[in-house]
Amino acid sequence: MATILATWEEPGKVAIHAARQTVLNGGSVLDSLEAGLTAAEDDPNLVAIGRGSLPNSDGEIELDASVMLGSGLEAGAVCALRGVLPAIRVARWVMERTEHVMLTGDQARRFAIEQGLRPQNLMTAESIRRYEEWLRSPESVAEYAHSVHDTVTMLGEDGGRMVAASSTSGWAYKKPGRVGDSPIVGAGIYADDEHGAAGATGWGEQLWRACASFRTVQAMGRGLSPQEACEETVAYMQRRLPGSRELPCVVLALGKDGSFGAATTKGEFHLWVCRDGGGPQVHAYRPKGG
Ligand code: SD4
Repeated sequence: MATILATWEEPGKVAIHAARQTVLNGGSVLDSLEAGLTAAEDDPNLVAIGRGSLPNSDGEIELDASVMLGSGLEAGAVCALRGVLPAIRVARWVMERTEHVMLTGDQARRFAIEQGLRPQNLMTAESIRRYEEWLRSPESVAEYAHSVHDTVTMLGEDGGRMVAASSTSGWAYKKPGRVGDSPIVGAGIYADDEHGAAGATGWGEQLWRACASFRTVQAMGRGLSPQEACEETVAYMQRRLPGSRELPCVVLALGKDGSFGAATTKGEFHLWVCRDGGGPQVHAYRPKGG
């Protein structure tokens, strides 16, 4: 039976419940992760994913999303996608309906509309209000912008078949066109049925430079447990990328047998876990020695 993981307490709760419902309805792990991320993207109260998220410095929401299957290393992704939801479905369509791995920006949007999605304004009254507040006083809300973690990265496993997926609007007030780790195969997600799956969330530039998800899956390939593999990746980042200690850089991993783990460079991280369609449980992780 299936094991499903979802990141961060509030957005992860939305995602894990929707994913669980899909499992209970007999959906595949891929369908469950798509349902979970779609629910989180649709929730206007989550400010770093989908509708109602905080925009870039031009006041435009740009979405990043990705999905990967461990069975054949198939992958699909979109980045800097504007004005269509759900980004995770567009990423899945890139994987299933094109010969490519990633589509970007306006061309990703054109593809999404061609495939049947409706263009729409993703800003809410609240996201406009917060953006205007930031314009008036960029310094005062910068710290807040970096403390919000509503990116949802999900891992799933069913009988040793691994799936990884992620969706985010990235950092609030980012430079237009900025892309983080979340849509990058190997950085934000990785899945390989030979070893397991891993994902990342937090400071995308650091996680990308460390190829955090690929690194963690390779560590499981050397025989480390998911928890040991996550700790090894975080220790590597703390050593090689000292900046990664300043903001949370989180990795999570799922083994082929449903075992799981996570580690963070900073702060407390919450991971939702749903096993075999049972009630989701939340687990807390803190930096080692912190
Ligand atoms: C990014 N990794 O775009 C994302 C942000 C994130 O919780 O995960 N926030 O850098």
